[in-house]
Amino acid sequence: MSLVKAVTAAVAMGASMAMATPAVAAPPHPFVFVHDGFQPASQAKTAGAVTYDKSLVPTSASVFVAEARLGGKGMEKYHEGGEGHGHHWMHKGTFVFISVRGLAADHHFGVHVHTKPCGTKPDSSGPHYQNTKDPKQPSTNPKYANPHNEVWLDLTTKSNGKGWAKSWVKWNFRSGEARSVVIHKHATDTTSGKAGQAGARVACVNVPFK
Ligand SMILES: [Cu+2]
Repeated sequence: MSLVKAVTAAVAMGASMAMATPAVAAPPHPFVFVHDGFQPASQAKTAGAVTYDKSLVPTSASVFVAEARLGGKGMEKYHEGGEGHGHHWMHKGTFVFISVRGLAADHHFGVHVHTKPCGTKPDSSGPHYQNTKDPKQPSTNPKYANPHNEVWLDLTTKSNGKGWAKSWVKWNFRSGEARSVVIHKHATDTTSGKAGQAGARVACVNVPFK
């Protein structure tokens, strides 16, 4: 419970910090926020987010992604004065949150953090980010392709096209190696030989994870 409260506080604090500081604030800054609309894939060079399938992710849709690094520099403020056992949330970890609006209704999307920025082609965003890299690529081994070694943010939209998901992992991204969030057509598979697969890439969001 204290972890959830700490994360909520961290995200709330980050939101106020984002308003008070320029987007290019120098590290260590434990928060990253992206809020974008989806543009046609042909605009990928300048777009924050692109769609490859307008029937599932129309250009009127929008996305919000937040990353909060816990246990790193900049979090000292939370090491005192908290309730309960503070050591729970002093461990190193990363919290990622996504919310979407305007997507196809009542649809389950597979969503993951990928290694490369979005491009004009769906495959531009590269493979999934893995904390421990599978020596065999593409990785479909559940030992590596799982929501503890990767960041999975599968979500199901409501009838109004809104949805959200969150992920908590016990590690931090390697700098510069996690660059996007990809939205896939189907739910993420967990079976051996297909683990991590979620069908076609229907949209992509550039996120400069730290
Ligand atoms: Cu993916």
